[in-house]
Amino acid sequence: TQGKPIECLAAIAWEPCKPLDVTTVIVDPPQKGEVRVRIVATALCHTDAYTLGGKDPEGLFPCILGHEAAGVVESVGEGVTSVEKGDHVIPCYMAFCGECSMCTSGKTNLCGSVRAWTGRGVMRGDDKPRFTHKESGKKIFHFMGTSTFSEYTVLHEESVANVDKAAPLDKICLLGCGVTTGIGAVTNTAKVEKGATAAVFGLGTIGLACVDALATVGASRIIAVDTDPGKHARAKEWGATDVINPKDFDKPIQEVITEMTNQDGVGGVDYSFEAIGNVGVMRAALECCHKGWGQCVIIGVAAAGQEISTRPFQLVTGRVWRGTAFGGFKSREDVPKLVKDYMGGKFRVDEYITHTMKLTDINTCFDLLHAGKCLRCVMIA
Ligand code: NAD
Ligand code: AHE
Ligand code: ZN
Repeated sequence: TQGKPIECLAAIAWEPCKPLDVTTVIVDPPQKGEVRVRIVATALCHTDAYTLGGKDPEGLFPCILGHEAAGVVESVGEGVTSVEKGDHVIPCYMAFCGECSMCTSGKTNLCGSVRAWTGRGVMRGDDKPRFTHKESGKKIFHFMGTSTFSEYTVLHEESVANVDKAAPLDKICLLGCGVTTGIGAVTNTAKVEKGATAAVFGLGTIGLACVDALATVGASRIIAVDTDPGKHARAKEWGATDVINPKDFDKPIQEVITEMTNQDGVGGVDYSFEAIGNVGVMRAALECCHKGWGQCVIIGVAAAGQEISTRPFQLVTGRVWRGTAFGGFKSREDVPKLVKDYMGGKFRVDEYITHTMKLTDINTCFDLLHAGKCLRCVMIA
């Protein structure tokens, strides 16, 4: 037997730019290859705000947002072997099946198993969502294959990482997206080496995780950039060698950084990271890279219709633009290892949590994020 539908609280996004409605939903039992999870803790990432803001070309409404969380398996559907009831798990918006052409390529952490369905807000088995709004009977779409702004959610088995039960769920939820992404952008995507120079644009959770990883790797120069001076102190404390505000200069920030790093008449950093989602800053991040070898890693998610541009000469002369999703980590394989590393104190996690609240306070979390007043708000479901 696969259990019964569960009635619980969830935050429904009925339409873009409207506050979420915390209301009762019915969560269907997991079908073949699916897992139903009781969400214990879920954080708010800027990507949830981006989709709620109507900027995501894949955004579907009504939906249940949320993708940075941790919980406990409540029940599993037929054929599920990698987790069982009671296991502690981290939902992974980046699935990992280990069998598809992308998983076996050795070239990417992207997985093709369930992505088409998660993009359409439904489950693979029957092309339908597992959420129903109790009062209206309306079906509610899933988001990123995770929908963690709910006391219970249903995921594809490919999207569930089984983690150490000793780890605190209210902290390791951050490994479901933000912290993992920043660390991986530095260590997997850019593979920054000791002594390298770097610039990080945007000092929210993702940018700070880049700073933290750069300091651990032993980067010789870490130039941290944010227009909000309130974000500067933490970056400095965590190892940034220089913290700058583009508003303090009357020339483009790429020129400022190139001058700051000038050696023998040529300036620029070995690596740069854009953790904002602003296409103008993405250009600056490329153009502050060193001629001949500088690599710019795009992490930020830009709004529908936005495009990046630069003079092709920037690329002809050896600068490289690349991107990263989930920091290049293969979710179901790597997230359990990251949890162990967290337990071993290898990187910061707890320090990003500026607020802890209840799921019913979710709209306050969005307000804090928009006002730049938080890093991560963790909601205990
Ligand atoms: P955040 O809102 O906490 O941080 C963004 C920071 O950028 C803020 O400190 C803000 O002051 C700063 N900023 C804004 N405009 C700026 C400008 N013009 N110049 C300099 N600084 C500026 O967001 P976050 O949760 O850290 O997410 C950052 C970005 O990363 C978002 O676009 C998010 O969607 C994206 N993201 C991508 C991935 C991925 O896998 N690629 C994963 C997680 C998040
Ligand atoms: N759906 C959007 C793009 C959103 C996007 O780029 N998402 C990032 C993760 S952000 C996490 O906070 C990502 O890794 N995407 C890879 C994927 O497969 O979704 C659009 O533009 O359509
Ligand atoms: Zn995220």
